[in-house]
This record gives sequence, C-alpha cells and structure tokens, in this order.
Amino acid sequence: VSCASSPAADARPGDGRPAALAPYAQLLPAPASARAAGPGYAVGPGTVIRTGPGGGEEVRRVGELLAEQLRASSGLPLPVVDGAAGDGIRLRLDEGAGGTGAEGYRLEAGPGGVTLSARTPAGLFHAGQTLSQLLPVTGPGTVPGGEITDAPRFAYRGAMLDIARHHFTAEQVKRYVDQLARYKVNTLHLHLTDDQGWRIAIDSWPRLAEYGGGSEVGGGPGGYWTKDQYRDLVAYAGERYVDVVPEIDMPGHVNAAQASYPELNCDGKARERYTGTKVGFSSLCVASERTYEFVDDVLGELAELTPGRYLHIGGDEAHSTPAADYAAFMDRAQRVVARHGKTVVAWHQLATARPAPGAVLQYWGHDKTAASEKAAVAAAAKAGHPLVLSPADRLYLDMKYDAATGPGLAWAGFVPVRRAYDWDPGTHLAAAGVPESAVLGVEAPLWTETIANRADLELMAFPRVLGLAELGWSRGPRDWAEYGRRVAAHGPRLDAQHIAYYRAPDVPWT
Ligand code: TNX
Repeated sequence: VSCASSPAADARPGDGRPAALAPYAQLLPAPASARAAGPGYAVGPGTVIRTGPGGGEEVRRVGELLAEQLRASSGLPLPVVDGAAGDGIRLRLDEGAGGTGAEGYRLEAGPGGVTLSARTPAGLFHAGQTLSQLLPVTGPGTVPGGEITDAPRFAYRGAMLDIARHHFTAEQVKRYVDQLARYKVNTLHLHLTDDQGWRIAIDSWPRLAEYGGGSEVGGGPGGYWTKDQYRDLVAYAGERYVDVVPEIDMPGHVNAAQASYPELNCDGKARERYTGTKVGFSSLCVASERTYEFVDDVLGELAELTPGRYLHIGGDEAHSTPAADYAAFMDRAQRVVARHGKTVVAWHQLATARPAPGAVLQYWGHDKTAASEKAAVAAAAKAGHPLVLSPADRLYLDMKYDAATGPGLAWAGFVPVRRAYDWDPGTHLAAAGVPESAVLGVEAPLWTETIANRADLELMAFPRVLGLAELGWSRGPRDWAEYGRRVAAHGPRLDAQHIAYYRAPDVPWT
C-alpha cells in the first residue's frame, strides 16, 4: 500500500485553520494505492464520457449514471458516446485489470483524459465514484494527474434501515442508497417487519400490510410498500451495485403479523396493534402447522422479489420463545429459505441453535456481551459460518453520538465518530477465536424507534456511516487524526447534497 498522502495543496501556514487536503489524499474510502503525478485532465465543455465499443449495455448504463452525477455537480453537458478512442473520460471493461477482483478498478489520469478500467461493471461504477471525489464539489475542474489501483477489503459492506418501527417511503430510501453508493457501500439490509408494523405487501396474506402496516411507534399512521414499489427500489439499488437483503424477523418481533391474523397466535386470538418500544414479547406459534404455511408463503413471495442471494430471517430477542422451540422453528425456517433458493442471514442468536450450512450470522454484540455468547459465535465461525459484524457499541447508528444528541438510544453507550471508526473488523472477535477469514464484512444498522424522518435519519447516519464504508473497503492503516481530516474534507460534499449530518465535535470541520 503506497498511498501518497500528497502534501496539502493550498496550505496557508499560520492562518490557524487545518490545511486543505490534496484530492488524492481526500478519497473516502481510502484507496489501496494512489499516486499523484504529472499534469491532470481538465473536465470542460468538450468532455465526453466514452463507454465502448464492446462495453455493452451495462457499461453504457454505468456511464449514463456517472454522467448524470457529474452533470449535476459540474453543470457541464458531458454526453455519453460509444467508441473508446479519443480524449475524455473512458470506461473500459478489462479482464486484465490486474488484481482488482470483482469490485476493484484502476484509474489513470493525465492530460488526454481519465481512464477507468475494471473487470466488472460494478468496478467501473466504484471507479466513477472515486473520480467524482477527485473533482470539485461544484463547477468544472481538473482531475489531478495520477493513478489509483483499488479493491475492497471485505465483500459485504452494508447498511441496515428499520422501516418497521417508523415507516419510510421508497423515495426516502432511494436517497439513502444514493448516498451510500457514493462511498462504495454495496448492501442495503431492509428490516421490513417488527412488532410495530409490517411494511411489505404479501399477496397470499394481504392483511399483513393492509392492517399490520397501519401502525408505527408513537401512534402514527405507518404505511407499507406495494410489491411494485419494492421492486422499483431493488432495481434502483441494483443499478448502483447495492444489493438489497430483505428481513422478515421471526419467531419474535411479530406482533404486527399476529394483530393481522388470529391464526398466528396459539390461542387463536388476534393481538392489538402495538406502538410502544418494548422488545421480546411476541412469538409465532411454533407448534402450529399454519405457522409454517405462513413462513413458506411469505418467504416464497419475498424470494421471488429478491435478485440477491440472501434472505434475512431475524431470529433476535426471541425472549418469549422457549429455547427448544426457537431451535426447532429456526430449523424449519432455514429449510424454507433453502427451498426458495436463497442463503440464510440471521442475527447471531442463531448460533445458539443450529445454523444451517452456509448460513451467515450477523453479530450485534458489544463490549459487555457475555463471553459465552461470543464463544457460540466463534464456534459457528470456525464451523464455516461467515460473519457480518455490526457491533452495537461501534456500528449501531441509532446510538446517540453523545449526551447532546436529540434522537437515538444509549443502551450500548454513546458512539462518537471516532469510536465508530477506530476499531478493526479483522481482529474484533479474535480474542473469542474468530479469524479474519470468517469475516464476510461489516454492516451499520439504523433502528428507528426514535427516528421518524429524513433529517433524523441523516443526522444519525452521517458522518458515522462513512466510517463503516471505510472499514469495509480500506485495509488501513487506520489513523484517526488523518481520517478525521478526510471526513472534514467531505463536509462540503455532504452540504452540496443537503445531507443533515451531525457536525460532530471530534471532527475538525472547516
Ligand atoms: C436491539 S439488535 C434490537 C432491535 C432494537 C435495537 C435498538 C437487534 C438484533 N435487535 O430490536 O431496535 O436493539 O437499538
């Protein structure tokens, strides 16, 4: 790794403000290697984006999206043309883009243009995001001469949004996807159901959404997504190389379903809808065959809507399900997922039951999590279960930053920007016996008991989710002071997108 943290471009010694970072030293996430050298390429009124020949439709689409993004910031026309030869911004699929893997890329900038090359369209998309960070926040500008070779540390770089505790629209979620994709996050986990609301239409059980969707924390109207709205969001995310992982939380967190259908309760009586914030009080009726018809119908319809490989089946905080029932239920639910051709993801409590071969566990423990619980997770990891790390005291975006944060919870402690960033996913559970090779990646969940609108979502997510992006993509070395300066350098980019981020006191904003 030879990141030329080029010296400050326009440092003005003695004016008391931190020196501005040169463009290659501002990139977030930091690339595997970057070298500034020689004259750059001026992006101007004559600049074209070249996507061929031979790139195919998908590369053309990546070029169109990049053009749209750069038009918005630069005000330039930036037409997209076929034909690889000539000056401009060139997108090239290149089997030989050495060592960059499924998502990596190369970027070379000189006076004749900028060449982005990658083995896959996803790599080209990520290269485009890097390019946009090398240009000014607004207006035309020059891409400084140099080259980058880049590839991610982890395959899974995720953010989760809980649209069950409070309903968020697909349009609001698209905006979050846009922001995440700029920082090379490639997975959006949607927590679609919980005690307080059921947010996705299921044709074979229509009351789930129609009745069970009509509530949320605090007594608001709730809401749900039609299948078309959901499909549209999945396609939108997919074009930005963000995979959607849908979650139906079971066998607990099911009050909204049990309010919609009496037959989902062992006593055959429908529950009241719930608008509080307690957890662990509901459980599907494990002994009833009707329960498994429900599971099969719901997961079948969801699998049909899901191009990605994963279905998340929850499995957390099933405090009202006896341990033996929990294990029996999870056995059957996992078989249903496999029957529909998908791979299970579940919260790490599944480690205390019988995770099916290939099942991915999402670890959400924290510094005070019992050693026995960590040991169960480590045993599953050693048995071959990939882990997604979401330590609550590092990556829970619903934890308050500090005592001054309005929304949010604090059961895992405060999580300032530094704490969210300054840890290593590769060694986080090493003491419990988890090797780095078991870590599939990282995810930052945003639970929404206390978050009901876009401004609060953005306040809690930004800038901490940039730390998630960097931990997932970059190998380090991590240096908090250096990282803090990069976050500060991105303040104007967040401003330009009107993101209501927290001006956290531990970041040296300018
Ligand atoms: C724990 S983390 C939960 C959620 C809550 C969250 C609040 C997990 C798997 N379950 O039900 O929303 O804490 O921080």
